[in-house]
Amino acid sequence: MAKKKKTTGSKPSKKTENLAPHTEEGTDQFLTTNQGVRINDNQNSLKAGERGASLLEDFILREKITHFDHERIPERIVHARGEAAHGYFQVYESMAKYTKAGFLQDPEKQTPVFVRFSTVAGSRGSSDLARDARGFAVKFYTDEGNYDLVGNNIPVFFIQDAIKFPDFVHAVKPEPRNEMPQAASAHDTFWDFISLSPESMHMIMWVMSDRAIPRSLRMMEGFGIHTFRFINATGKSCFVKFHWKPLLGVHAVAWDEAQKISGKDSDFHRRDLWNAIESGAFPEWELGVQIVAEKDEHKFPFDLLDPTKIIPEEVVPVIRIGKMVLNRNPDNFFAETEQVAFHPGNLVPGIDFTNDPLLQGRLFSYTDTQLIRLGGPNFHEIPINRAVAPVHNNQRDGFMRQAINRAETSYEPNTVSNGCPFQAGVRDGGFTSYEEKVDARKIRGRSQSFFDFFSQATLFYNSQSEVEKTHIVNALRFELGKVTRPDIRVRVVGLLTQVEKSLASRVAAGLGIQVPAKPEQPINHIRPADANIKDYEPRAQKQQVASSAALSMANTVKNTITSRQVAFLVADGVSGTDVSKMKADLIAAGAQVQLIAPKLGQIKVSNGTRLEADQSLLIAASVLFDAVYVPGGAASAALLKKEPAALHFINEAYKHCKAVAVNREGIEVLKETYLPIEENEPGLLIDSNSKAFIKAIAQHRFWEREAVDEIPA
Ligand code: HDD
Repeated sequence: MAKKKKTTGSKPSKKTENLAPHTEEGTDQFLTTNQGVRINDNQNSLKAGERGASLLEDFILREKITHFDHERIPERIVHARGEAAHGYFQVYESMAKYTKAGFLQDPEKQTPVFVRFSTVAGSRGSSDLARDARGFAVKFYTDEGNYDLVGNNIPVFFIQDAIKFPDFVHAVKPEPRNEMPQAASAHDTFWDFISLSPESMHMIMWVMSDRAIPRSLRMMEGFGIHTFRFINATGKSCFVKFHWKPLLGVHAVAWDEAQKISGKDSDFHRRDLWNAIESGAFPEWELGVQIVAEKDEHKFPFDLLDPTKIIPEEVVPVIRIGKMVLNRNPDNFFAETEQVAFHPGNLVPGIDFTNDPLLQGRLFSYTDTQLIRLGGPNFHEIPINRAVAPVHNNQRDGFMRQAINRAETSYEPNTVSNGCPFQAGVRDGGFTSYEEKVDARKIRGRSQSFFDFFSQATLFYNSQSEVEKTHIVNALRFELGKVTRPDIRVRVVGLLTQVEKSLASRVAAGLGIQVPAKPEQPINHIRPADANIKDYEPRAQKQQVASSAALSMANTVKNTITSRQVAFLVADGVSGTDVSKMKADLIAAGAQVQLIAPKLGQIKVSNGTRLEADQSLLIAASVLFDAVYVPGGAASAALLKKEPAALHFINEAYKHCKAVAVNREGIEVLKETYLPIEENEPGLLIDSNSKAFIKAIAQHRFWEREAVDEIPA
């Protein structure tokens, strides 16, 4: 009950309108026990005298400590580290031609979504900036039931069959003897497994690329990975691959930066998502689909059921069919983000599975894992998991049951409840599975159409810009450099020769080893005990395209600075005009500005006014910003050029290829750095206007600098 009710009128606030059932406001309330008894003293336990022993009868103490003792639930075995947001999805025009899914029919309709992003390997408290794939799981609360699209930011996977998933996860997780390293694939067991699993080579190209170190969760693509089916109202089916295209483009940080961010702010992605939504810069993605007619299933030089393959966008274009906007942060991390339970098996009429063996295994795993993680079969009743569609069935009881089922029956068929709940015919929205023809022998095996391990790894590598290729080489040198067993390194380099010879030789050179003349084919490790070795040999297939522009981040959107973070380095005597003009222009273009000064508190401005510093140089780090500006003001410049932290800030931002701008006396600070103060230096703006700075920030990075500039930062 409210202590003293503050009312601002009879209408609930907008926020309250959105609240799920069971939401507790937590304001203006008396403290109570879980039984609702008001608590008089929350500071002292009940004792036999002031200095006496505590009494067992203290139900307030016991309840509080007991609940606390049980606060933790098992973290997710994979994707433990994550963050989420609410929003909505809206289709652009009806997709009735392909699917009868209700949420894909009406352009007027907004379907609520809850989206959880995650890293895969690390524990719940690990750094956001690990080199890793990112989970991209979307729960659509549709009128026909919940639909989950549980994907990643990479369109392929490491393995082709779910039976290998526990092996893969055991290999990438910290090593069993000493639980090291946390949230990192750079260790022996991971690369041992990879070196024996040639099917992983395409995915390895992606995770060694900068896709695995995104600048922001808001700036990464998402993929459903598997081929799914759409089914329309006439029962006609086609194949579909799902894509999420971020409207801010696809951008990444530098590897050196990623490692530093992990120390400076290991919540970097979580904070960025939270702050963007709080500030009204709502993250947006378009949902794209690649549609393949049923008759074209076998037209590709790879198998549509193989989750280590993409359909190049040049071969089947991505049609953008709708938009997702994330516009509300969760109210409570545990209740929503931690307890949300995704499942690729949560389907709605109009969408169905294919026989991708990785997907088929997933269909078992997700419910099974929720049973242990969330403690019983009623996790669908937790508010964040509840369908908005009505739920009626004869399932009953179990741990933590919330529903109070009033019916006199819990079986079917029945007459006692007039036969209720009834089966729904197709016209009433009843789900029916696609009637795929199946006529086969029961075998444990893999189709030979899955045995082209390298062609698409080559396609990916060849589609990268020179800078991106170098980043892949360096990532492989880093990861394999951390491997302690030389034979593992040699085996991986052997696999790389089959992707691209120059890649293998560059990696080998960095590791100080020779490219093996005859790379080992790890067939013996991937074939069943009695299988014919010939059946397991890789079979290269010529791909329809030699390179694909969509695979390179170099070709992404570079026309916006929405939500970009810009650091202004300022000290006493800074030019007020420079600060206010540049700040106003950047904010008008959608960016956010922080004033960084030698210390916190007020800064004296040249015109006699004062400004409040947002952060001190002790706290701020260049790796947490997208660009740096040093305004004019002789006194400010004189102070900053004597501040090693300010000089380091600029050197480091430049090393990480970010836009740097200075005006007037700001150049004096630059002269003390390692930056080349030359005209036409890309992304270095001396006495330019804000328009040029905005254009430079929108470029995201000037990667070409890496090749020429040696900045010791
Ligand atoms: Fe998985 C979680 C994505 C293969 C078993 N997976 C999980 C999450 C994502 C994915 C995004 C986190 C969901 C959340 O935010 O709560 N998983 C994928 C993708 C895969 C994939 C894109 C391949 C294409 N997964 C996969 C296989 C298996 C699992 C083959 C098991 C056979 N995945 C799980 C799991 C998790 C999970 C153990 C851990 C926590 C959870 O389910 O809820 O069941």
